[in-house]
Amino acid sequence: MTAQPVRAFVAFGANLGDPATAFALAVQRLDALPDTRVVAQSALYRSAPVGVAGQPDYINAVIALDTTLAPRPLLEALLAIEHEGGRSRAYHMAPRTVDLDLLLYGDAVIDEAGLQVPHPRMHERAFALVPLAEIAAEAVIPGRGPVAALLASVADQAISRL
Ligand code: PH2
Ligand code: MG
Ligand code: MG
Repeated sequence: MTAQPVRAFVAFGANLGDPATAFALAVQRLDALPDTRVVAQSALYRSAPVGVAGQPDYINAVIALDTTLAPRPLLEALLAIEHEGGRSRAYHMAPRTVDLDLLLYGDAVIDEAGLQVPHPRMHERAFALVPLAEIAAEAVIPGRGPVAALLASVADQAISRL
C-alpha cells in the first residue's frame, strides 16, 4: 500500500550570502527528496528582522510540498539542505545563509524535541504568513485558524515582495 501524500509547507529565510541562489538550491533539493514533490513556491520577500536587532534584512519565502516522508525524516532533510547551503550556527538567531523551518505538515500537531508543528511562532510572523497566504490562501494553522484571518494581526510588520 502506498501512503497518501501530505501537503507540507516549509519556510525559507536567509540574511547572509546570496539568498536567491540559496532559495533555488533549496527548492531543487526538496523536489529531489524521495517521495516528495514541490508543488508551489512563493515569491521572495524582504522583511525586517523579527526578534533580533542589528542584522541585515531577511529574504523570506514559503515552499509547498507533497510528500510521503514522515515529519521527522522531512525535518532531517531540511537540516541536511541547510548544511549543504553553508548554514552555521554561531549563536541563537545568528545571521544565516539558509534557514528551512517546517511550518505545517497537513493538519498534524506535533510537539517533540526539535520538532514542533505547526511552527510555534508562525501565526505572529508576517514573514511566514504573507508568503504562505500567497501560495495557499485557504491554509489553516491547527489551533490558530485560517492564515487569511491572521494576516491583519501582522500588518504592522515590514515586508515587501521582491
Ligand atoms: N528568522 C528568525 C528570526 N527573525 N526575521 C525575519 N524577518 N525573517 C526570518 O526568517 C527570521 C527573523 C529565526 O529563524
Ligand atoms: Mg527560523
Ligand atoms: Mg530554523
